[in-house]
Amino acid sequence: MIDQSFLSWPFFEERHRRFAHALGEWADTALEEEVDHDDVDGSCRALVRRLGEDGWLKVVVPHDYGGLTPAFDVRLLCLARETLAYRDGLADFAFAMQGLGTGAVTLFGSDALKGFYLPRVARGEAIAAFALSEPEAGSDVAAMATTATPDGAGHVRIDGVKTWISNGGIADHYVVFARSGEGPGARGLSAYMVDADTPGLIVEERIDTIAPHPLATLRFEGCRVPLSHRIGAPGEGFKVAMATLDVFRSTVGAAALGFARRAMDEALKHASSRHLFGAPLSDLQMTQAALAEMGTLVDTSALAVYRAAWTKDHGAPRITREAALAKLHATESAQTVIDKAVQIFGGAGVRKGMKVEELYRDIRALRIYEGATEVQKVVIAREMLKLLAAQSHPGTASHRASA
Ligand code: COS
Repeated sequence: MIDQSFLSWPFFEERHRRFAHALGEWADTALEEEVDHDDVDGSCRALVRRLGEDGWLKVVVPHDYGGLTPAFDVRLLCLARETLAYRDGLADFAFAMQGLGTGAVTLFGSDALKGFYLPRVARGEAIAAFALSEPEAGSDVAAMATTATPDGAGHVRIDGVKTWISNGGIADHYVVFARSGEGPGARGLSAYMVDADTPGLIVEERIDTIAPHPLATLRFEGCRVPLSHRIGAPGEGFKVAMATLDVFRSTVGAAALGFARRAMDEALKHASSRHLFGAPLSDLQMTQAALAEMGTLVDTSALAVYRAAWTKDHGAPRITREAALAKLHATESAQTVIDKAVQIFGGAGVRKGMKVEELYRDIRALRIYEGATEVQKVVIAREMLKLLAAQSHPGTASHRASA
């Protein structure tokens, strides 16, 4: 039985507890019917449809466009990801991408874009994706080379390559970031909503990984997009991307937390039922030490994740440091927790088909995507230094939101 005592922490309201319990109950039966790890495209399509039909995707869009709450409730997003990841990585992925793939529209889109795209995503009728990374611009977003060039009245032409694009190949639309030239580096990017069937958008290569999910490299060749599909002001694309990541980075921590909690539960059950040297494995102090370290990492990750979510939900305009810290700590901790769980299982832990073996593969990408651990360290240190500078020179603007 999963320990949900964290739900009584002051970060949560009754509606959060009800949501987490109801989603857990739903997932216990629904996911088995929809997930087939040998058919990730089919499973993701089925999962999005079912999540939408049964109302769970209402938390990824605002109330006015078919959602549950007036604006993002980051605690609900995190609880959803933790709950789904505890049961299945692909289910978490399908849910998360609907949010990340439309987050920029929710935060910065015109009423027309919101009205057209968000309700379909919330109903599970359209699959969303976020196209930021490039072969030469992953962590260094400002080095992006894809261009958006004016092309006749009211259009831009997008040219370039995007890679590591989740849902690439099955998405109905992509939020695409490109260099529009208003200024150098981070100051000259814009974001656009691009429909998957737009001529010039080519799915160049599907990418297989250790924990397979729909993933692709996209090529844009003279892909004409109406200016009405720009998300946010011209040249503000970097801020659109960073603000979207501010919301979704803590949810990556929540997914890692779900994986870690599941690994810990599997290890606990195994350690108390497996006997060696005439006693349960859990009688050995070395096993107890491992379990204690796992429990500590799981709880501190939960504190970091839900602190970030609570801070955003309580009106902080930016949670750059809190979100980076939550993602960094929860993903790195989950890797450690899952590795310890595999060790407790011994040989059985690396056997294909074992849950801990699946988790061992599932966790790895989370330390890389949506800002690698090293990027999170840069972000956290910069925010700390900005705060110090603002305190040393009062009157200088600090970007950091106070909790
Ligand atoms: N919210 C809003 N605006 C933000 C922001 C945020 N979270 N973070 C930065 N900005 C703004 C800054 O305020 C700055 O604006 P001004 O020029 O008006 O001051 C502008 O954006 C540029 O910021 P910065 O100078 O920090 O840009 P850098 O190129 O140095 O950013 C990092 C470097 C590493 C922080 C950034 O590129 C990053 O987060 N990279 C990781 C990206 C990522 O997650 N990739 C994975 C792809 S998604 S799967």
